[in-house]
Amino acid sequence: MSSALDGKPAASPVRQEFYRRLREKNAAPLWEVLSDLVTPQPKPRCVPALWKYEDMRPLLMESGGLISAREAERRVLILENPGLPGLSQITQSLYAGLQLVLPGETAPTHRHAPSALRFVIESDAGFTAVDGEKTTMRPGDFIVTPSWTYHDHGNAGAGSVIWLDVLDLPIINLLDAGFSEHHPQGTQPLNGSAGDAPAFSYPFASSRARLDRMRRNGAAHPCHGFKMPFVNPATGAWPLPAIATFLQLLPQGFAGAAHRSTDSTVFCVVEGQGRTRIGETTFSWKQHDLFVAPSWMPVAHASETDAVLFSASDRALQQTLGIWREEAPLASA
Ligand code: 1HN
Repeated sequence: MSSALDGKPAASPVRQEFYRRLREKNAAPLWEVLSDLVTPQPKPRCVPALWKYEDMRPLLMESGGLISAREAERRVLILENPGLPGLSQITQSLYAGLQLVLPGETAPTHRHAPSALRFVIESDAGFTAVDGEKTTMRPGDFIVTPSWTYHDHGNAGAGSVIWLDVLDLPIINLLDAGFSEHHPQGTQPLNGSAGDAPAFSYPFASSRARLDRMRRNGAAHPCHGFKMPFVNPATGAWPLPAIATFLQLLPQGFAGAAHRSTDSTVFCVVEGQGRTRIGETTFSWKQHDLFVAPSWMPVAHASETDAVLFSASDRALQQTLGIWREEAPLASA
């Protein structure tokens, strides 16, 4: 027998009149909305989308002529999901953007409740400082800025420094738990000698070497190829409490089986070229392109060359809540 879980019960003048009186008392009938509130499976508003670096880089450079890092606080072009217009979100739970720091610039020290990660795209001599620890930014490095840690960025080189930012900002705002402030001294003091900060940085050289070891030592997963989760070495947990991050190698000619999971995922192409089918859409991608796969849509990766993808999703939070699901490969495939 069908119930309000399957769809709206029939309307009638008596029911409509009752609902009107409920509204006056700030109340509403659950049975009118239940089938939208509790769906048999995820119905994301987030849609598959691709940002080509060859489109985004010139726009980012154009922004560099329009506003300084200091005036902007952070000179970032938001990667906004076309299914979530005006919300500054790449998925329902994550914010993402491309940030530019020009030679000689610094972005002021601040801290905020949302946690952030940087995945470095271009950098000769970019740096970021987190809680007084200065870290050099090199292409492919993954750097975390935990909640409420002071952070600033700079560029001591001659070339542009560009990276992907991902923040759990929509989650913090969902919870109405956002705070932010500048550092009282404008720029935070650094602890001791400037070097790398292992607590906050996952250098590309070591994560890339790890993928090569996985490839030598085992078979590719039918969906994911060789996929490595980033893990905080001190705790064994995800590097950030809400955001899970990965690096994966798709060997040349890889034709991955379709899979799906409840964590909508942001991908950044680190090396190589290939194609990813997400639901009904197929994106061709190459180095530095970015794309997003919504929750529970079938995803299938294929590579033309050896390819490396960085990815970030809200899997860490979903696992904490005990709700994360994956089908890899799809049960129906
Ligand atoms: C932020 O603080 C940074 O520190 C980047 O680089 C992007 C997007 C929204 C809110 C704060 C950064 C941000 C951000």
